[in-house]
Amino acid sequence: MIKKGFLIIMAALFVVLSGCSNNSNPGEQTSESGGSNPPADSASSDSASESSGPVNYDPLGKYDKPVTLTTGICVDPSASKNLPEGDTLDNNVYTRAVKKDLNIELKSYWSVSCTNLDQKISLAIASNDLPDAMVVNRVQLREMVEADQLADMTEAIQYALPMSKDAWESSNGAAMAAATFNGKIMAIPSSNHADGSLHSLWIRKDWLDKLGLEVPKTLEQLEQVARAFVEQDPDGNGAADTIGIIGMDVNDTLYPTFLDGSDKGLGSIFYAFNSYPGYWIKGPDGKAAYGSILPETKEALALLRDWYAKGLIDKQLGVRKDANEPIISGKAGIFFQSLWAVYTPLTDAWKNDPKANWQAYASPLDSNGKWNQAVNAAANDFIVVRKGFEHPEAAMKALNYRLTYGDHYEFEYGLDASHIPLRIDTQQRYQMKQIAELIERVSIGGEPKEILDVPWEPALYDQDYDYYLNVKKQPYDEYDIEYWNLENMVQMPRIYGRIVGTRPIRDPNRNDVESLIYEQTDTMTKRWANLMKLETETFLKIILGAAPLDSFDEFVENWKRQGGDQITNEVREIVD
Ligand SMILES: [Ca+2]
Repeated sequence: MIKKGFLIIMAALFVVLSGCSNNSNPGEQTSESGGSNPPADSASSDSASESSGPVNYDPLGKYDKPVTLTTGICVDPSASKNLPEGDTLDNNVYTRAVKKDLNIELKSYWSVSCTNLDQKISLAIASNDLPDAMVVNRVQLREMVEADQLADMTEAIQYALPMSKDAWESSNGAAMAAATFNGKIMAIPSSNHADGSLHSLWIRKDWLDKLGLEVPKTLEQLEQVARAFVEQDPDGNGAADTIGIIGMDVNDTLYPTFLDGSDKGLGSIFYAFNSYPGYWIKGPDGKAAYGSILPETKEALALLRDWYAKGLIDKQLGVRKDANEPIISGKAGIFFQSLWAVYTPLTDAWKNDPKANWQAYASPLDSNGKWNQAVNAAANDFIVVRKGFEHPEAAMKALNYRLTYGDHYEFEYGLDASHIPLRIDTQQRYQMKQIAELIERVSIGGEPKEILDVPWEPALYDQDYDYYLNVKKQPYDEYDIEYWNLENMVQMPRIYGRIVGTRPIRDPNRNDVESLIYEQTDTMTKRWANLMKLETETFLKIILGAAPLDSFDEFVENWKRQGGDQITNEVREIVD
């Protein structure tokens, strides 16, 4: 569910972006105008990588002689039908540009629909019949390293764009570490930002103000506020019809896991106990352990059970059809979600009530004052090159080209993204935090607009600051809803997310907790679905009061016996 929402947001973002990003000047354009200059100013450094002098690691350097790079790729078959007549997966506006600018001939070794990709990659690995390059996940990467199927990418990485190198460093090396085996870099890792995976406290500040309450920071304060939201008629209609805390609906999960995100849920309550259900963390003995079976998780469940019994949490927890509905209709005061809440549900909530003062905070804190959050992996996807391929750096250059010009071909030429091979992201790990700080340095600090001109987010300079001036009322350092212009509900949520949505992300108490692994072990592939079902059902029953709190202990024993212990050993083999 979260992935789907995220894709929709990204699609919307790119549509907006496409109208204003003029910073690319790729090959097809110049060839149309009859020009002979390649876009990358590589005329003087064309052959650097093949000369005998010191190597110039030009990210977009053109080969003297053609290099053929075959890829395994998943495509959207319906999108292939939209190609201009005569164009194919191997011969289209993008592949021609790459040939012209880099002298790389991109050819598909195989292509499958994206639903069949994992299976196809597994077959390719098992039969050792591999394309020159493809994108794999962590499990597949490990398998290929163990089978000695991969080219050493340590030198090829030198050709990365400065933007990508910065992105990898932004996770303190975690992204590159995920691609490194015995000191050798065996893949080009993605870099994914953590900021969008944090579950902030979103709260009706107008309700707080009306009832004379402060923003809750501790679990005790959160309980008091939730109780007031339920009992003191914050919406002023004279009826006892408001919900304190919204949790998850029937399509969502109670918390994110090392395999999947959650949209809302109540993960942040667990984290305030230093409990990380669904994540693999260091246990009390320093060894890898599964967070869901540790005593802190039982403590958190006890509190949630108590709050549910007191009517502070949505009565329809886990069975409600759509958790957004009470938020949109103005009947709920608290939920936990990422900054993307500004799109769904808050855009509709504001259309319904432009005075609904939804604000985001880093809360609740643990007993040490830390705002703990379980975050996503620094790297999820990896470009691998088969052992024996003569030009591993060609895969790096192809990625560089995609990162530099891919959007241009998608939006100016309508080429479906799936037709561009070797797609991974290299985002700054704390990208949203940096964006917010840059915008405020200009708007509040008075620094020149030019500091917004960063290569990893062109929209910031080209578009977002103009949006900001359209939607933010003065004074710029006041963030309540009355200081926002809600006339343009495309621009306003985007900027509200970047400023108010990132307030928790910038909080000094923020403490990111990563899972020790973000992949399935062998036994997990057989047992995990059942174990997860056991966990989900047990925890929900405990919270709803349908099972005693001590059924947690029985769950732990069952979990261990039904494959959990074996899985824990497998995880320890990987990470300890
Ligand atoms: Ca009411």
